[in-house]
Formats: sequence, C-alpha cells, structure tokens
Amino acid sequence: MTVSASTRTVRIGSRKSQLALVQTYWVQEELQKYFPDINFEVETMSTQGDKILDVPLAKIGDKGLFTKELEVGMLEKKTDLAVHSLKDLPTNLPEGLMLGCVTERENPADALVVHEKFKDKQLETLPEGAVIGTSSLRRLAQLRHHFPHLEFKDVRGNLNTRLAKLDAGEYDAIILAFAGLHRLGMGDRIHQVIPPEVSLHAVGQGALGIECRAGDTDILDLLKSLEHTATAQRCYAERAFLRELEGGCQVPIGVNTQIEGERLTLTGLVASLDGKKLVKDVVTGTVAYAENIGIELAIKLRQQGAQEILDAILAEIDRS
Ligand code: DPM
Repeated sequence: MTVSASTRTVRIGSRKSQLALVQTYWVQEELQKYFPDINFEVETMSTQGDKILDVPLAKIGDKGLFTKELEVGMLEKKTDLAVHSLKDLPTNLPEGLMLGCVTERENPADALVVHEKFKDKQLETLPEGAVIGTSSLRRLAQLRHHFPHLEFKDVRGNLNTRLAKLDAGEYDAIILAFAGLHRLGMGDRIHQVIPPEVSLHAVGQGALGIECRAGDTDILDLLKSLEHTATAQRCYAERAFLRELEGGCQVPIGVNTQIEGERLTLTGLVASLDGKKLVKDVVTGTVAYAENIGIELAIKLRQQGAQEILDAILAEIDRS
C-alpha cells in the first residue's frame, strides 16, 4: 500500500460566510494539530439562510435554515462533520445526526455598535427615536422592554454589510453578537458589551457546535480533542430549556448560565415582541444533570405564562 492511499481524509462541511469560514478553518487547524496523520479538508456549501436575504428571518421559519444543506452532506457521506455557530443549530437534529462536540465559548454577550455621531452615547443614553438595527426578535423584545423610546428596524446581510449600512447612516446603532465581531477581528467596533440584565443572550451563543453522524465513533474520537466540558454543560442546559419550550432559533427567548463548582445556574426569559410581557426566572442544579435544569426552568416559565406569549408570537408571524 502506498503512503498516500493509507492517508485518511476527513471532510468538514461549512457555510461560505466569512464568519462560518473563520470558525471552520479554526476547527480544521486544531484537528490537524492533534491528528497530523489525517488529512482534513473543508467543503463549503450555501444554505437556505444564505440565499434568502430580503425576507425577515423570523418569517422564513427556522428549521435548520443555516444547517440543512450541511446535514444532507453528512447523511450522504460527502462530508463527515459540520461546523456551526451553536446558536444556529436546531435543538432537535435530523435522524442519524448528533451534536458531537461543543467548543470553548467566546463571550456570549450581545454588543452595541454605534454610528460615529453617537460615539459618546451608551444604550441607556441614546436619544428618543434613535434607530436600532436588529433582526433578532430576542434582542428586539428585550431592548423594547428596557428602552421603549427607541425605534427598531430590521437588518440582514453579513457582518460587513450590516456595518456598512450603519456607517452609511441607515441606523443609529446595531446589535450584534460579541463573538462574531471578535472572531472576524472587528472587536474594535464593539462600543458596549450589553449586560445580561438588559439582554440575555441566545441559547448556545458564542460556542461552536460540531455535528456528525450519530454513533460515528471514529469522528467522535477526533472531536473529543475539541470538546470544552464547562461550555458543553452550559449549552446542554440552555438547549434543553429551548427544546422544552419548543422554541426555534427565531424566538424571543434569552438565557444566561454560570457554573460554580458542581452547581450550574440557568437564567431564562421569554418576552413578547412589544416588550411589555416578560417572564424570567432562575434554576440552579447539579452540572451532571444540566438538561434537567433546562427542562425545570421551562416548566417554571410556562407556569408563569411563557406558552401564551410564544403562541401569540407564532400567530403574529403567521399573519404578517
Ligand atoms: C440566531 C440569531 C441570530 C443569528 C437570533 C438571536 C441573529 C440574527 C440577527 C439564532 N442566529 O441571536 O436572537 O441579528 O439578524 C448569528 C450570529 C452569530 C451566530 C450573528 C449575531 C455570531 C456568533 C455566535 C445569526 N449566528 O448574532 O450577531 O454568536 O456564536
């Protein structure tokens, strides 16, 4: 057998966006470092979410908007794993696939980026009527709740497009994930890190989720090298919370998690789009049972009216 014939190749699926590629190349490099004898290749694909840019995200629905094409690739064995921003990965995966690994989380907070003319302002001091760009219902609902005097406008497109629209004066400020800006080397655009008291982040925000075929032990063994246990435990609690509420990616559901010793604390909220109704609570439990903490919190919030808020939003999106 020649050397080249015995070299194993592992194929990694990725979206083509700049952020997706930065994340995927990082995974590729890390795996290559740990396993120099394996050849890691990246295959890029476009997903539905990359193609539809003129419709608000919430309207297109969310069942694997940014993940489906990558998943088909794995099921057809064209690729062996797929790298996602964990927050874009639905909580229920297709039959035959699994979440194989969660990497160490970047700061999961939301960040405010302002137009030059507001460089001396903070979220709290922006004037009445200032226009904030966001397509996240979660950010919209929470910010409306805290700052009812601000205006909100949809913004789509990749990070560069959004920043260009902001700089051109279409918005006075935009809200983006700290993690995305940081990974793209645009951390200097972060004007304010929004505290959890104002905006709870999305489930899984700031972490990468690597998906693979269920029970593919060869790949799972490789992925162990990139797993970050504390991040995984936090994200399993967050994802169980979202799954139990049957919320997709595009719902005003926010979370925060902290681990102290063996205890994991999960804070979660569900808010109405006008920001007027907001239910929020906290559950603490043993990290070893992270998913139970998420389920318990979902049940608690449902008792406080979370389901009615979510049902009203689904009806509203359907009508619009
Ligand atoms: C999801 C949301 C957004 C992305 C909704 C939310 C933001 C949508 C928007 C589920 N996915 O957060 O409430 O603002 O139009 C996305 C981003 C990242 C991963 C960009 C961002 C950054 C990296 C990360 C899009 N997916 O949130 O600014 O957070 O890990």
